[in-house]
Amino acid sequence: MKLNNYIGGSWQESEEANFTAVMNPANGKELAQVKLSTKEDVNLAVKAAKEAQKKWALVPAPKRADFLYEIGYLMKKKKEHLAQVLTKEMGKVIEEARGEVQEGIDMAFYMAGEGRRLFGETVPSELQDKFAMSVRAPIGVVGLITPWNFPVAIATWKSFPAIVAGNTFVWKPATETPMMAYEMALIFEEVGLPEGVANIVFGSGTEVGTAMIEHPDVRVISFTGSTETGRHVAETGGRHLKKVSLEMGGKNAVIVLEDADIDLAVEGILWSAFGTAGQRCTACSRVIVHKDVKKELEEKLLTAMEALTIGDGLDETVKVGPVINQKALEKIQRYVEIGKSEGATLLAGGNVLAEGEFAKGHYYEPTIFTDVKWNSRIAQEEIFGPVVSLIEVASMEEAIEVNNSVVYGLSSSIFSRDVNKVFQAQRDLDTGIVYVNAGTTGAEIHLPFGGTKGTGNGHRDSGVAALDVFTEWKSIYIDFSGKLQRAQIDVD
Ligand code: UN1
Repeated sequence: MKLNNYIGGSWQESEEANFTAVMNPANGKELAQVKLSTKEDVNLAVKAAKEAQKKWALVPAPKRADFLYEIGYLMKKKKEHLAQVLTKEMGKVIEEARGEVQEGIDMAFYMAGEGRRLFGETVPSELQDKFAMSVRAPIGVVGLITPWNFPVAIATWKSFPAIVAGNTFVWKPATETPMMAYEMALIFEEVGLPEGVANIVFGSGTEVGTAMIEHPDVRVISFTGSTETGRHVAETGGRHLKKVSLEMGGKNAVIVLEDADIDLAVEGILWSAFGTAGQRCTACSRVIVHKDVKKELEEKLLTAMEALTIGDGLDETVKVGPVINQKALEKIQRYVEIGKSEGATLLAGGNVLAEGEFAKGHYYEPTIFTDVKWNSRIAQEEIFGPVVSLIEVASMEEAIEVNNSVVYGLSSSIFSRDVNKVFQAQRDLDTGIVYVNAGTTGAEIHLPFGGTKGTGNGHRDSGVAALDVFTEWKSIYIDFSGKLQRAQIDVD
């Protein structure tokens, strides 16, 4: 199977182009070949998107939303198929893949509802016989750059608000997960989304991503990925005065206080640390535990970990799938070595799994370090794998300080039964998302998704907040007095 670009409502033919293999991380089998596009392909896509946008912006928003309803229904119908493709291509276990597709369906219906809202403001004018209001105006062609760890959900967080607001888009999915983008293109085609509203260009960040950011007709770039790449996107976008929305790394912590329900905390930690093999921006990679319950927590975590079955995510009984590729595996192993050399105690795991059924895939054992110093590298840097560091503290205040000590600020969680402490913590935790008595993952699409400090640059995905990325505010004054009225001057 050869995946070609989807531009202006048709599939490009490009036999002589460069293609690269898409592999199943669970068994190393080739799933497809994907095109490595060039700047010329991006130019074609932007041209198609620009032409389509003029008409699309004039389609009433509730009608634009009708397409999103259709997309949502079709995704629902194809849910199992999409989940199967997702697991094969990305590796997450099938239950989680179904959850991710559901997140996309939710986003479709939620944003479709926005087609009948897109609220602006009407305010009184300071002058007589004058009307004042603000409306959300579409921006034009927007560029979407999405990661491999949530190949459908994150794409819907960006593309659905973009189109309901009257923009058209050019989407570069991650080279590791182009099949989900291909599946979405089929859905766009089947519901009859007008040509050029959705365009997909496969290829590398260096070639395709850069061409999108530098293209004068792409007015917004919405990016999710690594902090290193995000910095480059912001720098390049900044030079071109683009609106750039960035969603980057995390070093999320679960705080366990002395009065917590420890069994519940154990469940929350395992789910958010080892689900998706730790490859979520929101994954728990630190546990900040009160000294009085540290021993109990360690023991219970160790026991509970025994039930974590590792393997191919298509097997319904498997809880932890593979990591995305060999490079990821090597990075995780490097960090485990760093942890050991920093003097942390390896409580469980710490190995690549390469024997027998694991030989052809990329598997890493769920790993826990304890007695980790808050400022050591494994407690500060994003690993993006199934590795978690336990850090001991003596009070909630210290826990919050440790939580806030990292450069990132995406998600945090606190387990406690003390309502006063919970309210104090939700105020003082410097992250874009805070959970109480739940792990660090599980954001719902109708609230803003994003983080503080090194995680982002002040924008948010999903929720109504996403509309701020994909619209310009336009303030409109209508004077029906029939005479010149000067604001701030003719007011007495
Ligand atoms: C991500 O990790 O990049 O909150 C997205 C969650 C999911 C989305 C994660 N709903 O974990």
